[in-house]
Amino acid sequence: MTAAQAHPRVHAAIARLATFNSVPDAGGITREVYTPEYHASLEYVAELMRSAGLGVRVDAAGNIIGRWEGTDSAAPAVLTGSHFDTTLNAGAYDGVLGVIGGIEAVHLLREQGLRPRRSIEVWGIAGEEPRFAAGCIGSRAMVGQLTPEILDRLVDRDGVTVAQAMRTVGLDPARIHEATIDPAEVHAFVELHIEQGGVLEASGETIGVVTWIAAPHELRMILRGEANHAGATPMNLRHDALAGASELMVALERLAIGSPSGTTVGTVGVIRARPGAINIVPGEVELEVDIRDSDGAARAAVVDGLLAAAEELCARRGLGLEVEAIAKDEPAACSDLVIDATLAACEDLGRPYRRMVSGAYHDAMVLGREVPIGMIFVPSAGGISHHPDEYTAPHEIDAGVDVLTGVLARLSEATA
Ligand code: HGY
Ligand code: MN
Ligand code: MN
Repeated sequence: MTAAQAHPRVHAAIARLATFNSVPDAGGITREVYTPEYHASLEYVAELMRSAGLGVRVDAAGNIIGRWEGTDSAAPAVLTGSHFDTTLNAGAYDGVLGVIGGIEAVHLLREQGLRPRRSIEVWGIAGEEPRFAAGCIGSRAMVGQLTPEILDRLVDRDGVTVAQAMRTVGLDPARIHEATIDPAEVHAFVELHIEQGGVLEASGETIGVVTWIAAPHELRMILRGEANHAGATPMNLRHDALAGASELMVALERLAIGSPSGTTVGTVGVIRARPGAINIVPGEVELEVDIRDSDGAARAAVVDGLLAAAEELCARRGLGLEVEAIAKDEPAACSDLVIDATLAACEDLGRPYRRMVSGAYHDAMVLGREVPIGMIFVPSAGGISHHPDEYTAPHEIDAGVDVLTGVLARLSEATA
């Protein structure tokens, strides 16, 4: 394999994708799945895939797939890719690098005169970010986890269901089962992604070889008290749902910090207080809670601790409590098949690497239930992600693309 060389197509495509943005003046990028901006960006990704000689299709979930037929088209295929939807006011690299990098790897293999024995598919997976609170819509469809009933139940912050959003871009939620893949037709899935943390930058390695992917247990917790006059209601007569929620959030932080694994994280990223006027004691508060770990038992202990704390404080404060499940995924182990191919590619390229756990979840986490998976990380400057300042240097992107190309060459048994 040649040493890492600049890949101008990649950097141009990342910059162009960043322009598909629902909030161009907010400083960051918002391109949520099934929105007009996302749909326009999907057309651009299709164009990029076709320019790499890939046969393009879009499945019933809105996943876009570019396929390079191998010499043995009946052999289980090698899948790569990621997502190109974003969360709110986010950066330009999260997910995008895996889709663009996969397309570039196909260009590079072709330019090296190689042809895969196993077909290679580059996937742009729909809805990895949690517009509908549960993320990984496209990959959950791939593993057969979604039904039309679930698509009617999951809603975004404006109350729009997945099904309604799908219909706005011409997708039929009743056909979601058609997006299910046959694991027997998949040799492996490998995802190039930014680290979204600061481990690689601090350690000085360019490449992260992911061994485990931490998984979220996400809950919607609704505390119901009594809305009342902010001026005329004495403190001892209040059932203030937001004061209760504040106590609950501090309990979550204490439980996560105190978790014996040392890797549990807990976040309340969404809070809705109702009615929401300055002069009304909040009667109802809705929290969306995200608790993660690569250690399932440690995560479960924090979730149980939080539910117990919620029961106790609600009883003490005279609040009602309702808890809804949003998503509960299992930590995913990366397969030696992909890890070994990645180590070999790094050795070939003389790239320093480190094995590491992913604190972020990814489509690979979901697909790992059904097929062998692996992930290749490149550094995130300052460990920043899900933020306008998310950044990975061009030479680090090039290194990640070169390693991905080496991995795909190995897994697809490409030959001249
Ligand atoms: O939240 C996550 O871990 C992913 O970036 N959506
Ligand atoms: Mn993300
Ligand atoms: Mn991502």
